[in-house]
Amino acid sequence: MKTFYITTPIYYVNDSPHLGHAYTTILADIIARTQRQRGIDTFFLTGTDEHGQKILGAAKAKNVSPKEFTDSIVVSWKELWKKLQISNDFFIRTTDINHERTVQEIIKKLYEKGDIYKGNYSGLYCVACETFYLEKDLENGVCPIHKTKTEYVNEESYFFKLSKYEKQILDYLESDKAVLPKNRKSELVNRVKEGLKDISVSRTSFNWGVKFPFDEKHVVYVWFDALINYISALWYENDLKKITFDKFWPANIHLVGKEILWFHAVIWPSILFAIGVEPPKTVFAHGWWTVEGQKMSKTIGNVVDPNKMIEKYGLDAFRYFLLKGCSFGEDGDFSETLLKNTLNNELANELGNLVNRTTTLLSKFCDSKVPKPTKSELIDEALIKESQILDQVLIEVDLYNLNEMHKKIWGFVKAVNKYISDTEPWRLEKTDKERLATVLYNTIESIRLIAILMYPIIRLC
Ligand code: ME8
Repeated sequence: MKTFYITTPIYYVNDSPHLGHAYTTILADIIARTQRQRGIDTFFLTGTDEHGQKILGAAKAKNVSPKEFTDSIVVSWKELWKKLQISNDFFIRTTDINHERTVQEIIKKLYEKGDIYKGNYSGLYCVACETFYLEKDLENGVCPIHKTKTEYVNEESYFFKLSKYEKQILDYLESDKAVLPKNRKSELVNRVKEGLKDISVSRTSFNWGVKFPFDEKHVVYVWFDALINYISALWYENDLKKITFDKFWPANIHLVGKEILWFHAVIWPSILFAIGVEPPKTVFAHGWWTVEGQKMSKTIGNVVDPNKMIEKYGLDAFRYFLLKGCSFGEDGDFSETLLKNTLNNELANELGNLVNRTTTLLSKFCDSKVPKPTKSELIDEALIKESQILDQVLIEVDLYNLNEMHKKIWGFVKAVNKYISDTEPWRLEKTDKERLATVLYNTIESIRLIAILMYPIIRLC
């Protein structure tokens, strides 16, 4: 594997980023940094989804044009990614001219091929998730995700022939790593087997979107527009000239939240099949964070602002907790108490103390220089054996087992702490200087390895 392409969803900029957005982006960053660290040419993409009714509504509420609105909000997103030390190679906005052009090109191609045709859409629509719903998919008459009322839409619309790609999608979903975690696959497969219906891909009741290339009364449906970002980012002809589509496509992983898996693992690959492009290798759907047992919501007032968390507890603690505090792929529950305890118990007591104890001993007994080791004893050999986790850590990352990755690193941190407690280097100064040198050498070498392994997660400067 010579290249690696990872993406996050492009987020709606109707509001500021919160814990959930930070989670996906930090976890993608950890994967991207690990791949780069091992020498793989990596492209990490994130960005913002700026069209559609939801953004238009938010702009109207502020009495500004949607473009002015997104231009002002996108700043807080970019600033947060900087503060969180997100190492994205490009930040795409769906209002970028090159992106819009790519969307139009694809629409045209599909129309010419007969995969897009004109019709009329009437049905239900949830503005919060910008999704069309069937009556049977609602829960107690409201959107199952946002618990809000849907609106009835009846308008002329262009349709994409999703139904044509049913067989190809089923084959794709059955392939080994297409959808991860594996337990998310069967629900998708069953839904596809119920039959894929063609989907509406244009709207006429508002005009905040990419203009249909041959029918300007229509704007492209926001999801159709948004999904194309994953390839339009590579097709850019401006300052990203060196980044070619051929080099990075197909994406190794689209990391997304579980609520948008359908769009990424069914609709997006169908669009790609229709334009003759390979589908992504993996769509990984992670779970949702709740906050102290409740869904994050403005009404409840429990939306977690990542800026506040890093001001209060530091970037290391926040990034580390997001990795460690939730099983990757499943739901997790956030609380400041848990974050604080993790910071104190693991980062401060276990790792911090280890580094602190070792550097104090080193400065006291070795003039702050790394001593030369001499003869190894059994206990040293055992530690060296434990240190051979590096390869296993990378295997876990390749399988997107990020919690196993963490467990392996942390198992080693604990092993080094035990090594110090068992060898008691502070007693050796008077009795056995050679042994002291060996023990301190092994400890500092272990810390070096831990620092390398932890680099994608914390202490990035
Ligand atoms: O859906 N827990 O954008 P969006 C974990 N624009 N992750 C969460 C979360 C939570 N509570 N809340 C949000 C969109 N996320 C579309 C995507 S992609 C072509 C278009 C994260 O702003 C998670 O990654 O609603 C989720 O999928 C994403 O934010 C939704 O962001």
